[in-house]
Amino acid sequence: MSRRLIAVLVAALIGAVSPIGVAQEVPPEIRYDNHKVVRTMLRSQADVDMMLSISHDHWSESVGVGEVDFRVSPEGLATLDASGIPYVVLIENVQQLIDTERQRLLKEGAATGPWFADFKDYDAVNAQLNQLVAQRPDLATLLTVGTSLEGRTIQGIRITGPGRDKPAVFFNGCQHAREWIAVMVPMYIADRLVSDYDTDPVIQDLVDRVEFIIVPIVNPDGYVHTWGPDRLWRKNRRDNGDGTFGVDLNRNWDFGWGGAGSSGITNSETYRGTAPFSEPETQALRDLFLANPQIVATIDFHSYQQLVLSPWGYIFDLPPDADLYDDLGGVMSDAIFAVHGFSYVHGPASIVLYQASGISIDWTYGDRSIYSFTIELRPDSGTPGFILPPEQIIPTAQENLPAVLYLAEWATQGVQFTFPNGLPTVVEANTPAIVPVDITPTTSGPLAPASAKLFARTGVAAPFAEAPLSDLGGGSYEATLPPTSCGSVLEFYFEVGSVKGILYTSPDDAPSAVHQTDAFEIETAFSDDFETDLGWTVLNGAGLTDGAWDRGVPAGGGDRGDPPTDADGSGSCYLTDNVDGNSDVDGGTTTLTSPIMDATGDPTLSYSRWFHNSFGGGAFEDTFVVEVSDNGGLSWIILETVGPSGPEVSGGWFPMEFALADVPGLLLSTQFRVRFIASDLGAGSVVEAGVDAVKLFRLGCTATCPTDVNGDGSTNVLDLIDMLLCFGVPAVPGCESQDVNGDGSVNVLDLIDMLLLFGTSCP
Ligand code: 0X9
Ligand code: ZN
Repeated sequence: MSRRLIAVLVAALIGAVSPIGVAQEVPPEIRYDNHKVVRTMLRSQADVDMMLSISHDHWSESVGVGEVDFRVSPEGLATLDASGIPYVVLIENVQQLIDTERQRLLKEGAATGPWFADFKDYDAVNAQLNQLVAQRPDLATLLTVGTSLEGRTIQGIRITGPGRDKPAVFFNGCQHAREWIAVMVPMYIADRLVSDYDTDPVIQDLVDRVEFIIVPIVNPDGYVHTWGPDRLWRKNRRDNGDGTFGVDLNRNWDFGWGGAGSSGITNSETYRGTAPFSEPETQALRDLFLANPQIVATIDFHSYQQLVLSPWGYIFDLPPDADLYDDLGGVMSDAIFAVHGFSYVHGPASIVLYQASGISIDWTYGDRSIYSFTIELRPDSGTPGFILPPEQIIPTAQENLPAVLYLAEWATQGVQFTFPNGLPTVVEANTPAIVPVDITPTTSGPLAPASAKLFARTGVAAPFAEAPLSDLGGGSYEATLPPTSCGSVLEFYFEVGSVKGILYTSPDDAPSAVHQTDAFEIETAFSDDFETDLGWTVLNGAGLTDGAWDRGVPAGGGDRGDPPTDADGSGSCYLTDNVDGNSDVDGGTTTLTSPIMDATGDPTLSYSRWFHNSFGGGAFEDTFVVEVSDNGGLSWIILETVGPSGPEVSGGWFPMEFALADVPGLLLSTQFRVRFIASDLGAGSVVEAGVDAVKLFRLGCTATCPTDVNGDGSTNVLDLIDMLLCFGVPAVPGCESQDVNGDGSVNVLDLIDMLLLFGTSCP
């Protein structure tokens, strides 16, 4: 480790000399001997109040009734014991963790080994930024963001390929000093962007197109303080003039400043300061955003608890872009999960975590219209909290990289097309199909709504026919896919122009790439939007105390993990205990079983499901199971199991589709049933489930005219051209319908079929 650190530690231990030579007294070392981190079970508001009087350092993010982790001093522990509040000890002796970490960092080798093998102090971080610039001066330049209260440089790095006037993304760490992993993750991102530029085409493309601005330590004074006298320091080092130090930088921003979840008391860990932007560190960041209006997205890294948080923090209301944030956050948390299987829950900060006012992402989003996230990194709990083992630095950084790259890619694409109902893979033959399309400008500037169009065709030779999208206002549109003959493939894409006249499409590279859907006659064997009772039954397991399946219009408002609305827009769905407030499954199993359906033929089962088990203690312990039966319910086969951890366990309606012929062991019988099983087993937790839009249907074409491959009503020269273009290439998308005899390739047999019927019209 650096001689600087040794000096700081020695200075701290003797409690005398200043670490950086500025006229600042080093406070004596703060020790946490025999302080424990305990997980308390707070049963009432009185318990919450009691606990807050015992300790003001809660280590789990949200404080309320339920399980909350606190650091408690030995005296605090005595009070806790006397209070009768149940608890378990997570960390026996906080100081021991700190000492072990210090001894490790003092060892020669911590500083000389691979850079990401262990945590790095302020000087080592700045040296590494310089090193990255030296490595690739063509890509990276240093950026001095400002100066901290104690006179330290807030150092950043700008990374981008050749060219200018690009959209930018901004990532920072360490508003909170003790959250060391939040320094290493932005450093790792910078390192990958620079070091992998030549070898990773995805990174090269992005770095060429986007400017990355990365500031790993926005609170240098606090950070240095945690490497010196107080490992658990959180705020900056403002002398509040009353014997207390520090302003919480993440309560000092001017959007909702002064509101709930911030404190006016100077020694509070969430002290907001005397005024918005009262601190030089937040001023410097504000000025950076003002000077760089090309910034379109940002992530503020913190630790810990593994969360992907979006605005708002200061109020419980949902922001204007709530749906967008939900989609984005979902993709980011899935991208994180895909790397090492670690779950990061996503959602609005105030709802998932707690209300906090004056936070950076509320200002960057609310004041600057920048897509903004807070990511809380590893670990997921108070063991070991802020003192993460160094072996976790690289995996934590690795899993966050794809989420970061995704956000950068998404936010800088110009225009975002999103499809609230998804894009259909099958449409009803000969019937127009409505597709909702949301179009959001990101870097394009304002759009010209009248320029939003659908282009569609059947067959690969026909020109695309264009039709305007109907403008519903607020960036929402509807496309009407044209009627398509049974068995044909419809190819389509969307286009919109900015007021500057630049055209954007979905897919990006249309028309060489297109969206596709098959047209079939859809024979519905069963369809239930749960507006009426079609004969479902609810059976509860022994021990279930609350949360049985209920049918109705969701009453809870979605604030406790329950669905705020149904999935298909009809109004009602099935959900676990449809009441406002505490409505989750408790203590057992509740099973919702369908009436008997006819599943003969080759049917598809579809439904939308909702599952949430990521709140509370005992989170990620329970599953949502869907089973099917071919004998009226005598025996069951598991169709899918959602959870206990992984994606799709933090709410959200997910439309599912299963071809029943592909379900191992299931006979396609007239005695088909499906059932949905939600349970809360083991430790108590918040389990919410929902089901909607259950359908069983078969696809086919009764009156077919297979040689009219483009579906224009007759077998003519256009069909012939289509077929010749597809000759011999059955797998090419768009060529499926040219295989008129269905033998798997477009060949001379298909041509003969066509010539025999040439010139005839189709009904
Ligand atoms: O409280 C904070 O500033 C952040 N959590 S931390 O434990 N790292 O300090 C969370 C900020 C996110 N916003 C809200 N929860 N409202
Ligand atoms: Zn933090």
